[in-house]
Amino acid sequence: MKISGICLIILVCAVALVPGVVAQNVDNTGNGYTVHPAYNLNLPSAIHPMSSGMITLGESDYYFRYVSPGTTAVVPDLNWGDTADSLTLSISTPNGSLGPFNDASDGIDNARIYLHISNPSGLPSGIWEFRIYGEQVSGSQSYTFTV
Ligand SMILES: [Ca+2]
Repeated sequence: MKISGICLIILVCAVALVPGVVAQNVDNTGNGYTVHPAYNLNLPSAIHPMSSGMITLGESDYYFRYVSPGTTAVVPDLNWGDTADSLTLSISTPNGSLGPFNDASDGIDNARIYLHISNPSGLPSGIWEFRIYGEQVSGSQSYTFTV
């Protein structure tokens, strides 16, 4: 009884601490954007079509998304699953650029860049460009990307 009570306290503390860690901002450009890790979100994957690709050292892959007026958040998710390789994500919006972001930008070293970019008064509408870059890749690295 005593041990399970201690376990419960530890568990409650752990749960209470996690959001504080992942909610930290990783970038703020001064253009009204807020960028923070997206691990605390649970989005249905069905509304975010997934692309998969293959990248080599020094190569760039580009993805584009039309952001319609009134959109308040986009959630790019780049996942390559191998921490020995390093990919970066740079974003060009209609009024500026964000990044480059790397694995650590979302607070967790896990071969994934998972970000929540938001502006409650609306993100700039138009074509957003997402550039995936093979910063450190041995051979080739497969990945998936959704936004
Ligand atoms: Ca990461």
